[in-house]
Amino acid sequence: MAEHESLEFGKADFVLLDNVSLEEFMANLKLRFEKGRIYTYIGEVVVSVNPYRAMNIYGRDTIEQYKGRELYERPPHLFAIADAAYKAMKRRNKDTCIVISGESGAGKTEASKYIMQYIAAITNPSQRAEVERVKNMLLKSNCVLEAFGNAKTNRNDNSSRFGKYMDINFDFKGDPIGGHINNYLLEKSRVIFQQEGERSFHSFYQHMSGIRSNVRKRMFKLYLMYQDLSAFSSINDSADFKAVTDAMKVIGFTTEEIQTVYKILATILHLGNLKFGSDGDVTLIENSKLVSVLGDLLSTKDENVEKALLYRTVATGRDVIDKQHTHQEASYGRDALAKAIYERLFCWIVGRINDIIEVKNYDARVHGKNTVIGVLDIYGFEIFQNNSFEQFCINYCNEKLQQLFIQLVLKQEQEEYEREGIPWKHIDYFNNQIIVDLVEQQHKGIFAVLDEACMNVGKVTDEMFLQALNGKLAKHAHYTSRKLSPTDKNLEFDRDFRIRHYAGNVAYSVVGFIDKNKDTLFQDFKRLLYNSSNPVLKAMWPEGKLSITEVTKRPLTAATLFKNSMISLVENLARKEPYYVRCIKPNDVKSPLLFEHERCKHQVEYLGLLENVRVRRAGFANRQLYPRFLQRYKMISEFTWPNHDLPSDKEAVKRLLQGCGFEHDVAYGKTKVFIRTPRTIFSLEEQRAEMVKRIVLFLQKVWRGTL
Ligand code: AOV
Ligand code: MG
Repeated sequence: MAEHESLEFGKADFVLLDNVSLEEFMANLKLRFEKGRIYTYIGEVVVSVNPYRAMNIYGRDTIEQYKGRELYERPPHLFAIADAAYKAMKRRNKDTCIVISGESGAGKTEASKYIMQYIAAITNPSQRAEVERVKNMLLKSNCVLEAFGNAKTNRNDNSSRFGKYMDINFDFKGDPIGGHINNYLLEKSRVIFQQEGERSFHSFYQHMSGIRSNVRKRMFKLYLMYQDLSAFSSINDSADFKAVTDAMKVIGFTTEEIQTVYKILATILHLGNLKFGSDGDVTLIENSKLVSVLGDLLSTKDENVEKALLYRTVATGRDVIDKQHTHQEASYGRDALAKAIYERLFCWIVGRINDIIEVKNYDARVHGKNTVIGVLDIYGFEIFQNNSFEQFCINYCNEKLQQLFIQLVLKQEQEEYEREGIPWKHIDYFNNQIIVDLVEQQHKGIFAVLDEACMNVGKVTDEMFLQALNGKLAKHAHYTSRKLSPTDKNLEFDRDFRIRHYAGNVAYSVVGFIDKNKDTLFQDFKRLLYNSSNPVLKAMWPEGKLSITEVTKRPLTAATLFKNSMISLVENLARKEPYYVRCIKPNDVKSPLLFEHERCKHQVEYLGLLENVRVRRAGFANRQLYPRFLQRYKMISEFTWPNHDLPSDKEAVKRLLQGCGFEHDVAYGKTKVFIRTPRTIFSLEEQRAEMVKRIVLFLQKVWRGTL
């Protein structure tokens, strides 16, 4: 019996459960987890449980087992999904995408890396140098992006603090020839503040471990709140520092560029130490020696640095004057600068990688269509002690992806059954569109209310924003606040609102929403950086070219930018043939042994996995074009082996399946045969294997002349 069919490891596909109930689902999930079987299918969806230990299932030998195989031929694995996406792309010329979802720490980023490794391993059999180069770049880019975009949080030691969508382009031979990365909203507030137990982005600690002097290491205080680096055994900053620097070199960053990157990190750390004081009405920099350090790092005059930190240029009518910052404004400006420089650095790194990996010299007229596999790895749903604007955006992003899952998984099935003329009965599920609307709807969605508050000329506070929300959303089933639920002591009156997300309730504190949404950076800083004599830095700040009187347009708010980027992401994914990996986090203590039942059950519920099984079961687990089906199984029937004389392939398939007694488990569409349960496929596979063995024996006898 095939391993994936053995009951000892539970059911390899949830569709095979005797009863589709939450209890049975959970029992199977738990059994498989305990037996070290971290992957299970729901049809073509992979459910993955984070093992929190190194698994010996990603090596070369495993890759070989999955290469070119059909899903049901091998035990469930990410590689099988990657292969399915690859085959669809190669055989049917389809753009495909692999969408990986699940909450923070569930294993999305690790999965995305294994998928990329698999694709890299199975392509380019002829070892073309250019393709090898491209593959190497794609893999190396991960390492750099993780250094700058990931951080330790209280949920995950290597938490993605940005969303990543990577397209891999393939030529007509099915070999990678380039790629493109889209990045989504980096959680830049982390640069200036981290919750207890968390760290800033890995890059800062890597940079510090690269600095030899301990004195200098101790200097950086303010922006790195938790510096006891040794406390996190899962992270090795100095090894990572070398790996990242090497990766940048391999990708093709110049020495000058790499140096600028490190200068920018140092700039931010020094900015964190900058203190403002006042002398009467005048705001001063207390540790003014730092100004020349910053001037050096930014390749600009010290006095310009000082001026940008203490003044801003304002245009009043035709006059242009320098207005001095208050103490508070100066601190705000410093923090905004630190965040903006880091965000710009991150986007610049992504842009540089894109320049290098983009497809060059591809002529579609000569080589045919260039096709794409997209891999989406975003920040997962998260709930912290204190949830702010960033968590709100991250969780909204997860709502969008859940919505896409609902639409595509159901839509796809329904459409195919209709196309093939097979009857279909509707399965009920919770549709989270109502929460998506709550956030993004025009005029009355939370983003719209926030933008309106930010447009106001007068001083609008975060509390006023909360009041506006309470006014507009009082009746919404998924929104509440202390004003609306006075007895709810967990919500602060002037501070919190709560959303009932698909994945759970989250209370958000409105503190900082207005500022974070406006995302103001004084123009003076942009001009300062644009006027740097370091060309790499200068190129990051093109808008600094404009003088104060030329700047007129109000920039889009952070919320609007994010919303637009999410909408276009979803549109992009919806155009492709989707493959899903649904990740589950088994416990909150990173234990390889612990399967916290309630915790897992909750995820199974909100991910809609049970509904997924039901849809899949009401439907058909497997479908194949008639000629393809025959090609594979014709040897098991006397009517079809070696060739059939029936009027059509469809008739031949019918005859074959009748002969095997599977008539009750199949339906015949216009072009495809639909098989309800994978068990039938397994059985066909076994019969086929048996026949192949017999044929081989027979042929051996013929050769030996013993027949
Ligand atoms: P995430 O991407 O889903 O969270 P990760 O992929 O970073 O989560 O996984 C978190 C940690 O779990 C990793 O650092 C590994 O230690 C462990 N892990 C996950 N998958 C595997 C695996 N297949 N084998 C071994 N260990 C694994 V977030 O980015 O926070 O939403 O934002
Ligand atoms: Mg991640």
